[in-house]
Amino acid sequence: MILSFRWYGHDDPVTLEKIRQIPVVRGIVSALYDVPVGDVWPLEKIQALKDSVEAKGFRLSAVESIPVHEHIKLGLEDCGRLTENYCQSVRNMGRAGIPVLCYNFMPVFDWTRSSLAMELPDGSNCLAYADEEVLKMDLSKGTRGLPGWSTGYDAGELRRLTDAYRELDTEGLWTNLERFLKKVVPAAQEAGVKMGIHPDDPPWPIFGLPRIIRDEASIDRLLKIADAPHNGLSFCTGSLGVSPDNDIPKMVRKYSAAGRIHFAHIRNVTVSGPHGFNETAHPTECGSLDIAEIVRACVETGFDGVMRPDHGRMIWNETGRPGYGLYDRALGAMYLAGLWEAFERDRKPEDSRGTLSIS
Ligand code: DNO
Repeated sequence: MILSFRWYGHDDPVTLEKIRQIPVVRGIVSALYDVPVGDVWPLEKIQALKDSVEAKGFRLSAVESIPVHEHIKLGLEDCGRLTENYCQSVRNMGRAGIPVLCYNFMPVFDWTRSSLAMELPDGSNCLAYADEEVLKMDLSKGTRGLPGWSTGYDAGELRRLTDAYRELDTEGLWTNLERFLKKVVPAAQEAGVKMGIHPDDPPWPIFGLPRIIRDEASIDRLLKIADAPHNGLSFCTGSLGVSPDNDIPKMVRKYSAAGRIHFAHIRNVTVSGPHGFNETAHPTECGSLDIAEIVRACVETGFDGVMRPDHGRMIWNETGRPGYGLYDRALGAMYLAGLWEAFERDRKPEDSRGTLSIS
């Protein structure tokens, strides 16, 4: 297992120097933020990113993410060319020796929340979601200014996209995902890059748009599209874990044992009702998910991919990118490393120092 931390590049106030002082974190997860969506990621730029990470003593353990162009998800005319560009980016990642790629297939927007700073009883704040508030959001002016959207759309663009997705519907989106994977997985296999799809966050349709990677049945379907190790998962406990029907430790055990989890995002959440939740600190006792059982499942199935603490709260007056401050994610990393060491020692008591298989 390579314990990793997400870094948003040279503009990130959470610098590599700071991350380096968190014990046991060996990997950095990052991306190129200046390549327009749909263009090929140039090898030199990937290599330069890798060099700057390695210069601080880390490995670039995963790319999170190469965004999938909306025209690919919608299956529009130019999706063939855009998919070929995507394949080329994956080949370039492989040439640079980066082993894991996280991506998602969510229409229009990535993760969505109704609040980016809900106050918790201890004075910290966190990201939260309440369906009734999300459904009240006014999309008629586009997405700019709304919480959680990574891409800003003006009103006209947003209207065109949402109309097209509503017409496409769930099965249409599956067809387009299948077409995409049939091209990209062979390229990834050849390049030595393991693809890991990120589940929809939250895992239910929003604004009448299809969201398809939500539970065990949909993950089984996804994995069968290309039944190969390079078609795998970025298993996000917090995204899937807000649906009480998803038994997260059981799912981790199943997909990790099958060698299909390449990247684990570990986050705890408190489920507050149907389609309602807030994020919490990582420990089991802080939320609805049994994080210890999840890590035990990883250890016992020999998980050897990339793991990172996911969203943290804002604590100790830190301000910054919602979910991606330093302090609470660092606490999360230490908690994960502690669990890992303990479970590993249980498994191999003969190894008295418990040589952490964190590489
Ligand atoms: C949220 C992240 C997601 C993730 C993408 C992967 O904090 O987990 O934005 O990076 O969905 O493509």
